[in-house]
Amino acid sequence: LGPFTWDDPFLLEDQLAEDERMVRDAAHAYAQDKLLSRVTAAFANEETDPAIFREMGEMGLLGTSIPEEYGGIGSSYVTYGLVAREVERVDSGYRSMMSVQSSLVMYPIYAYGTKEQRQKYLPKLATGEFIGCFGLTEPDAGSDPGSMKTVAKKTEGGYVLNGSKMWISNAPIADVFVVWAKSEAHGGKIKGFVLDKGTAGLSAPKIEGKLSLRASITGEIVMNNVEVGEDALLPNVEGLKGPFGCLNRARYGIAWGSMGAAEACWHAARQYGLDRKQFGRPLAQTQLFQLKLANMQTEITLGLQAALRVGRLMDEARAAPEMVSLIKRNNCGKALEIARHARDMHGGNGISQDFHVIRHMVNLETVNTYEGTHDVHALILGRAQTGLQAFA
Ligand code: TGC
Ligand code: FAD
Repeated sequence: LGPFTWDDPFLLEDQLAEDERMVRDAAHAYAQDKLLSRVTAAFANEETDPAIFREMGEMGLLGTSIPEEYGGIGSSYVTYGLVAREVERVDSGYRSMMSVQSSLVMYPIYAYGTKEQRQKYLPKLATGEFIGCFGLTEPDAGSDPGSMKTVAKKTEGGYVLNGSKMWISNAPIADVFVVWAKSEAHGGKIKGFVLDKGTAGLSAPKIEGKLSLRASITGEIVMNNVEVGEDALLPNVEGLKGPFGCLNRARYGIAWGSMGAAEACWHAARQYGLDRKQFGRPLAQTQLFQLKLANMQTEITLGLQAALRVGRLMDEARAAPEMVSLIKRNNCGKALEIARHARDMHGGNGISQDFHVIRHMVNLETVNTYEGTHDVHALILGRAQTGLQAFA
């Protein structure tokens, strides 16, 4: 038998290709050098620095799986997951900014758009010159996006859109809006549209007062008779499988990202336990503390291995959406539990911004909710094994 590496028990490192490790190392260095130093203030002041998109673009971290001709690096889905893990090791909000841009804006334009749309948007989204957002959720349609009210009516040269979207990451600073609407010209089926900032009738007010994900700006999208040409329509998909095709990728990235946040909490709790003495010995020398560390190590090791397996299957085009539901649900739930324990293990210091764990904890409340809540993914898995849908 070989040696045991406490922070990489199943030797995940050995299972990565050289090019995957290189991008991961670049993402790690960027996140630790450039993001960690500003996150505490950004979270405290609820401020999002748009320059982060350009920095990520420069590092090649946006749209990693998009081919090089459109500004991506044409890398594996495993690479994308590794980047999400490194960015979320610092903050779920920063990972959110990155994954919306990559999976929810660049991917649909690449997969469902025309050559002209790809050329117009993708290179600038890849460099971070353009910031993108994805509007699916509405005030009265969250877990049930099929009940959306936003409509697109046909005009002579295009469409006019009316409706509003709620809880949209990046929206107030976005240049490019991928919006989903029921299109009358397509029998009321859901179609995707790409809207440009500044179009008459389009606005994106900021949602104030979030106590979670405060480093990532969130807004509404209000569409009041927004007139667009035919060239705004994403022609190559219709129905809910359009937005869900994007969500499969973003949810997969979240499965990796949430493990990055969990690892940050686990490592912080371990170090704190080694440094802090009570009753004449390090906290880490108590049975209860070690039990919690062992639980964290176990769940993170299993969660990362599962994410890697699904990533490899995605790269072979063999992954099913239910696999993604399984890892999104499990990894987010486990990460949230780990962050709550890490917060407790830091005692009073655990509530201070200086120790980072409470920020991860409150962020993970959002991560457990968006892209399909923990319970909605349970219902997806329940349906897949019983054949009975229990949503409605
Ligand atoms: P259902 O009848 O299940 O399906 C309708 C059509 O969609 C297809 N489909 C999928 N296609 C590809 N991938 C998937 N994962 C798919 N899931 C469903 C399905 O095959 C069908 O196609 P067709 O051709 O037969 O019409 O639809 P339903 O209305 O019963 O949906 C139920 C449910 C719960 C599964 C679904 O609505 C759901 O997943 N709800 C959660 C909503 C959600 O995830 N919203 C995310 C908003 S975006 C966001 O949160 C971004 S945060 C990003 C960040 O900041 O990081
Ligand atoms: P609801 O659907 O009202 O759910 C409330 C509760 O009811 C949950 O516990 C849920 O699990 C439960 N529930 C719902 N249906 C059932 C059922 N059938 N059976 C049992 N329980 C059920 N959306 C976007 O489109 N784009 C974005 O960029 C985006 N970014 C976001 C950023 C943040 C910070 C947040 C908080 C949300 C974001 N969202 C975004 C929206 C997010 O996807 C939704 O909040 C999420 O899908 C849940 O919808 P809801 O908030 O309407 O909750």
